[in-house]
Amino acid sequence: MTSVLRTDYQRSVADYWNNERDPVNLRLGDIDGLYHHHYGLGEYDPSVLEGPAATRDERIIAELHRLETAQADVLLDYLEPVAREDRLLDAGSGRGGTSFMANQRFGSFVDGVSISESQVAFANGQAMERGVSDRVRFHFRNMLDTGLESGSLHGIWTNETTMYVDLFELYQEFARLLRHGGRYVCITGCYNDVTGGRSKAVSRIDEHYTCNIHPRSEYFRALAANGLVPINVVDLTAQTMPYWELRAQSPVATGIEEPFLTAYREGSFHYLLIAADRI
Ligand code: GPP
Ligand code: MG
Repeated sequence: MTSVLRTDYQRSVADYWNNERDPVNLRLGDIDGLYHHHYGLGEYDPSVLEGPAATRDERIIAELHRLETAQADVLLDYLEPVAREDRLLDAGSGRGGTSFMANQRFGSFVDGVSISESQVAFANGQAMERGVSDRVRFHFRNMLDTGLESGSLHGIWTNETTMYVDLFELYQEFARLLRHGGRYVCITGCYNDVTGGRSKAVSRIDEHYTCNIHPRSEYFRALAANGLVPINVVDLTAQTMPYWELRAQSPVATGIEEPFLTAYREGSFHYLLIAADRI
């Protein structure tokens, strides 16, 4: 295996995540120890914006967290069925939120990989605290070159991480790792080939996270080129907009809310789930 960080770009991404301590992620995660690095799905309860001012912030934050956890639950629905002895990979595992939810739900083994050493240390600390470190483990590895055994995995997911990598390289590695019939689930933001190239709002999102959002078409080309056959494609855009509307009015807004809302409203960007099987 070559070194984990191969390029200057990867080093700059690792740097960003090694230093990231934003309340929009930490205050939400502190609620129940599930620290997410993805967005939310579903309607929010409008009453959180009203009621006693003293508890308003806290109630909005709890509601954002509930929607983010609901998002990971939807992702895991598309991995089912998973048995206790199955092995899963969380590719770009962040602080581990989705990995812990998968282990809780299926009892299965989960390996998470991240190019951020501080995220890996944080997530392994959470695994110890939660008493699941025998089954949920995080590694400082590159998802393009995980070093895991060929054909060893029942399932892989990427929860908003594919915008950091070349999809052809990524799916070549996933095709190597998945057993025949293994499942891959992706939730991502992608730009719309129909409206044309990268819109200004999408470029602002790229700039904010140092990422490179792919066009929708690129996912299907890269999956097909690597023996990964889509079984479900779900446009989650309408279901994620309430999250952004609430987040824009929250005390933990980061400034990226307007570009997301603009991109979704103008149709230049989609929030997409793809489930595919390894053949
Ligand atoms: C970060 O989640 C997610 C990304 C960097 C991927 C970009 C996603 C797209 C759909 C384009 P986060 O929870 O760390 O972000 P934030 O700090 O804004 O909540
Ligand atoms: Mg977040």
